[in-house]
Amino acid sequence: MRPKVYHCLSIARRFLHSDQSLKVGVLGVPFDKGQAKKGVGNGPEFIRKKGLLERIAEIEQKIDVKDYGDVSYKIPDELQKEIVPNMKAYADIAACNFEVSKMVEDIIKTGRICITLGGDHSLGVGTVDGHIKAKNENVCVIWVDAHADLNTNKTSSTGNVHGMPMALLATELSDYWPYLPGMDWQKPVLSLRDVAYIGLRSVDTYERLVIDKLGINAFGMEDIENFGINTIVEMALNKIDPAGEKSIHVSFDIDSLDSLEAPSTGTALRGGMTLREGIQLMEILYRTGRLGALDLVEVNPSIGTETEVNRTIDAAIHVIMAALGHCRRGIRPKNVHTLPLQTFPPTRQVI
Ligand SMILES: [Mn+2]
Repeated sequence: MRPKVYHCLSIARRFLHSDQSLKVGVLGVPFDKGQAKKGVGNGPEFIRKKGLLERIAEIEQKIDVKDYGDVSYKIPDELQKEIVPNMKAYADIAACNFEVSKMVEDIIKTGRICITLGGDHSLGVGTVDGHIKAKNENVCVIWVDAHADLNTNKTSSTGNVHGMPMALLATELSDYWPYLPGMDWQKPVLSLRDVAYIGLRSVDTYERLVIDKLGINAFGMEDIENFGINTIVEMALNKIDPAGEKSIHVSFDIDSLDSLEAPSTGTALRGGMTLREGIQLMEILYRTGRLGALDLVEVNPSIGTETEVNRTIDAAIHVIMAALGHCRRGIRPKNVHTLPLQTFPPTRQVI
């Protein structure tokens, strides 16, 4: 199939010359029990403090943004004592993701793009599930990550559930799980044919086996190197959404970026994407007009120096801005045709 070309300006024009504004909902999930390091639960607070909502408001096109605050959850009594082998903090995972799924479903049903701030990547179970419910399963997923997060409790070497969300969501792997109490709300209805990975560079043995066996669309760093990020995103979309009619879910693990770009994360790894590639990827997906949800996960403000934490959060905000249409080349003012030249700029100022 011929790769689709998306025109930044045509999309920008659509919003500039209409009263239709992009509607966005921001949801925090201060959850850290899907992995062992403390601090990742403070991601939403730090990202907001660094001015995410203000930065979204600065985007050239009109955006109606609503902050839904943070998800809270309570473990139901019947779940308190439930243990699943090699799934750490199981009851918390089940209870939190239940609330996340409900919130994401509600936000998307109000016509908003749901931006979920993590928290660790175990929350991807809830966000993708909520998106699928809101859109009657017409969803494809782009998992931007250094890791495949495709372990089951039988293959994981750590028992950390942030390495398992894709396996929990996938129809093809549902037979490989034991019965999961308190997770009945989550039916694994997502086919791995509707999933594409971008940015892989640390894949476990069993994950590699599953990827090869099922022929999952997995674009690793060497593919980005060979083809460039533009072509990779087009290849991914042509595979998982050839008709161009699905709602796109992007689950963006900040460790997909090189550890020089985003050092403050639990499993930082060299040899990853540049921030420029992350931004370019999101800009292309924005231009499809079909982005339904974005998770931005695994920012851990307790790791690294203050400079490193700031650099990581700044990278996260750049990725989100690109997803919402911030255009690096700038956009002409709306009334450019009527504006008398002598009044532009009105006064001399240093920008
Ligand atoms: Mn991940």
